[in-house]
Amino acid sequence: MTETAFKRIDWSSLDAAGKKTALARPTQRTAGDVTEVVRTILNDVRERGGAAVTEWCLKLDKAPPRRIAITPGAIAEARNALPPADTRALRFAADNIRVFHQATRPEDTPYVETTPGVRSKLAWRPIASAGLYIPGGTAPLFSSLLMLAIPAEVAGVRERIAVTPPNKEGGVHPAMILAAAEAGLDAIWLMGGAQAIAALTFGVELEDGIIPPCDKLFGPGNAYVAEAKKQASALPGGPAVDMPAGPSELMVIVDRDAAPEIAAADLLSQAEHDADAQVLLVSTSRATIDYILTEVEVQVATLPREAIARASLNEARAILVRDLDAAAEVANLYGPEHLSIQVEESEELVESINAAGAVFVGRFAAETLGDYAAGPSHVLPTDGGAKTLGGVTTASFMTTMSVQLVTEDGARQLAPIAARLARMEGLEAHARAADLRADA
Ligand code: HSO
Ligand code: ZN
Repeated sequence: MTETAFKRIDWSSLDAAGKKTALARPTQRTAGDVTEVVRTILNDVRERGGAAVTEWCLKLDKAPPRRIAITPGAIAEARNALPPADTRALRFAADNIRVFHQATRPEDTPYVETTPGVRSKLAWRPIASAGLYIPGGTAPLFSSLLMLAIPAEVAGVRERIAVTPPNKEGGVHPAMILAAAEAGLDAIWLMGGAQAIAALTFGVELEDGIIPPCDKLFGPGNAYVAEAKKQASALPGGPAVDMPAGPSELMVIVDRDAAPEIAAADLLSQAEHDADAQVLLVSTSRATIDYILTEVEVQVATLPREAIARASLNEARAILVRDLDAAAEVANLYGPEHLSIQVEESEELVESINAAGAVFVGRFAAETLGDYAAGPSHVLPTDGGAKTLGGVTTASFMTTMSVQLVTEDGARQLAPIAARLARMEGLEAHARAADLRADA
């Protein structure tokens, strides 16, 4: 067997504390004072508005913020820059994402009568404005634009402001333009980092136009973007945020029948994202772990992003478990962003899983398919967030309000109850407002 970077763990030999340590995420390799830098940028943009955004963009990205209008001309130009099959693939993915989010758009509940004449329901409404952060970094993730902007569109969000860092030439990949067109956006803004989050938070006037303050901020990003979202949401009256979305994570559960080349390819598909990406292999069979780790070594050597993948593999883990119940325990304790199940009865095991952003069932359900085109959004909680939070859905761009209808008869019954409870709380004005309905 070849040497691999995976840390091997024998789950059944661990006590509760050992299990926790075995599944701990490594501390992020971030440049020192992220918190302070972000605070400085947010304060500066709050005080000086667009001028500050432009200065920070020039300083950090060497390009001023730019609004790229998604005009028929821009779309044609982008299309010409790409092979027709690329354009068709984007359309295919966008259609699937739209169909999935339309089908899962929440509907108002029926009215529920709790007391005769007292009926209530939950009504869903879109939020008014959403800021969508699309990471640039080492790869232009136009797929993330589809995964955010389409659910927002389906929800009915009126104002969708997409921002993405400029590439090294100060421009944008043509696929980003086409993705924006597929999602029905009229523009994308070229600006990134904490300064882009600040612009979406406070609203600013820039040379190319006005960015309104957004009600909720979405999307993954680097440590600065994540910290900026966190600080922005803590401001009085600040925007809501979707979730903590850090480096990608994939846990693959296999049994002795798994195909090593497939499991290895899946692990590498997430390892190539980021040096901080987390990949974990969980198996009931030591021999299968050995095969897969050998296969990982073979495959990683031929990857264009080998260095990034290898850095990620340095923190990878291979966990031997006694049975599939223990595998489910590992998954639920870790709460992976993505969980791939490649065992004999994969669908059955899903019943035991309750903490994962997305579950990929069986060997044909490659995580890559979900990353691009299956339909559900790939914007998912990392860092154990899946224990309490789902990924982005149409509902993430909406909110509920209860609607309460009361007839005269209903009031006659319910008002005395409410009045009594109000007086028990010492709230006489409440009680009188109820009394007036009881004997109206
Ligand atoms: N796996 C990433 C999403 C992505 N993959 C974008 C490729 N492009 C986080 O869920
Ligand atoms: Zn991915």
